[in-house]
Amino acid sequence: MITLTTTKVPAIRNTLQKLTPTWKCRSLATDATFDIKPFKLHKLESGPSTTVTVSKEDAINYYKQMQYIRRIETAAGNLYKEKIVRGFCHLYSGQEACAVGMKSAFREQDSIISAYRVHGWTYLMGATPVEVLSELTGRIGGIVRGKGGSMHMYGKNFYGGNGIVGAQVPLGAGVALAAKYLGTGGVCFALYGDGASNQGQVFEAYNMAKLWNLPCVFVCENNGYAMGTSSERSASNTSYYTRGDYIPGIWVVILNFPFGWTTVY
Ligand SMILES: Cc1ncc(C[n+]2csc(CCOP(=O)(O)OP(=O)(O)O)c2C)c(N)n1
Ligand SMILES: [Mg+2]
Repeated sequence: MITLTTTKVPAIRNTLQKLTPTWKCRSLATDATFDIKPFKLHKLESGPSTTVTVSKEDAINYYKQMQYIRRIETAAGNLYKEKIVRGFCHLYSGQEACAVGMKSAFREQDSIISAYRVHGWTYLMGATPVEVLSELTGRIGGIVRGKGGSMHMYGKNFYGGNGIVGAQVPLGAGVALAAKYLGTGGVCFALYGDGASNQGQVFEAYNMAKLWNLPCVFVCENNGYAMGTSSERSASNTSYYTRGDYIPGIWVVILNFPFGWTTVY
């Protein structure tokens, strides 16, 4: 259910509603309220509200960011097929909403570390699309001077860009430990895929994070596959939000309308 409200200009809206077709009045909406799919919870009594409101300005901004990421990835894919991008090139097409949604909740002191699908994250964390594409093509104007390529891009509070599946998870716990030690008040978001989630080092990181109460949010982006292997064939428990044992978990469905879906835990 979507409810559009026009809070700031009721008098103008009322006048316009009499004079113009509905769609023109709707363009004056300043925010929209949605009912979203309920979350599933692990070791939590209550979750976030399932009724959310987004302002027109924020909604346009989120949409633009998702479109930028999709266009960067489309350009990257084409350059790869033309053999102008050499080496690895992992795209994030279809998962844009995961990054844009998380980034919208970031504060100045928060940080993020991810695996190898980081072109979009590099852009969100401050690089221009030209810097991302220059990096992919090995140019000096790239975000790390053309030396990192697709998997090794970095930025302020952005720890990459890691090619070894799962390795970024304990590193993320380490970034969180540093934040706690230095008293920055920051939280580290450690992102990994459904395939990485079965690794031993991931569970070791969970244990230490809980033991030391580290400010770390472990985020499993479940796109259903690890290369060609479906999550059903690789995981005995595909409810990834429950796998942190004593760590509370939330199951979130990210709709990337009209592109597809991904589940985030
Ligand atoms: C330690 C290690 N083993 C294997 C690989 C090869 N590899 C690259 S991507 C990948 C699949 C990872 O799947 P998932 O974690 O679900 O991430 P997705 O690609 O779906 O985002 C594998 C096995 C690797 N890079 N590192
Ligand atoms: Mg996967």
